[in-house]
Amino acid sequence: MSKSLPSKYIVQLGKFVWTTMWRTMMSQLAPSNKSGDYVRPPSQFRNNIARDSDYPPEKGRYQLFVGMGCPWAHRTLVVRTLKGLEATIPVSVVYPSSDEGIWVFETTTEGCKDMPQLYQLAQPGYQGRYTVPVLWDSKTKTIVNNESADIIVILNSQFNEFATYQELDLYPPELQPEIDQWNEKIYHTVNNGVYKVGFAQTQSAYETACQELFTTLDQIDEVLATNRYLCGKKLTLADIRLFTTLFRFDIVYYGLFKCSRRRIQDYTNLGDYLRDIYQLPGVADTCDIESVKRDYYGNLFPLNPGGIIPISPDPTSLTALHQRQNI
Ligand SMILES: N[C@@H](CCC(=O)N[C@@H](CS)C(=O)NCC(=O)O)C(=O)O
Repeated sequence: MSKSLPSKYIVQLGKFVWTTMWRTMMSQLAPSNKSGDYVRPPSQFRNNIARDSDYPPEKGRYQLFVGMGCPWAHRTLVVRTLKGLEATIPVSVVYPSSDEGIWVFETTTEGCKDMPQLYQLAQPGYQGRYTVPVLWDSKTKTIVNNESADIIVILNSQFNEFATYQELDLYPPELQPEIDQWNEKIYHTVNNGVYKVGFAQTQSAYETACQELFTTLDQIDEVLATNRYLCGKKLTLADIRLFTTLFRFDIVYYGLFKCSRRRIQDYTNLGDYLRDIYQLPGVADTCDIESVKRDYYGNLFPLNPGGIIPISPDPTSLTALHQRQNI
């Protein structure tokens, strides 16, 4: 053995110190249950926007706080764009501060410098995560809702009087049971599923989550052979919720989260399905590959201690032609 290699005691010490630190950091990053599965904490602000309520629909009153890397925030941007609500709901983009692990503002907003301060302004003494997206009421200075699944339902239906595309209903009553069924499956195994894979703290938690993820992706790929979208010819909220995870898949989840059985581009239908939604008017403008790479590879320290941001697959593949309109 070469003398320049560290002695086995140094290697053992290094492994012990690193593994202990990794476990400590992972348990803070990703709260887990006894079997090591990642458990996402529930969102705490769950109000609705509705006429004759504390939060009636108004132009310019409500603001969306989003991080461009975040798949949950991304959902809200896609629905805002597809409904044509750009003039009604202003957006504030926040940026990750890697040392503190919080979202910070580029310029002071509502007298706050970061998301923790905004949450404390909304509810002094708030205890919980300081997540995006946030739907903020600039009139009463509070958070109306911080759950993306709720916010996209609100944007789809509660601002129609101001929307450019009023007739577009992404959650039509006749499809709601089917949409809800897809949402339930896709949330657990795909949207949150990729996090369960990436944040797994044991081999068995990793393998189980990975298996569940790809079982659902295989099933969706089959459905998409005969359906343009998950529920048929109509784009729905279920597609948008899936889209923001698929958009990040080959770029970050495949490598950083070890979701590496297969890429989306290797599937028969999922690759074109991703392109189809990406190419809908306005959607590409909500997609920011560089921020996605920076936020995941640059900020999830325990998963990427060296901080190297890899070169990603050719992004022009997203603009390539597809034939999904013929299905
Ligand atoms: N349930 C939330 C989850 C949002 C979420 O986890 N956002 C992440 C960014 S991708 C976040 O802001 N994390 C900051 C933290 O946990 O402190 C939703 O869907 O709106």
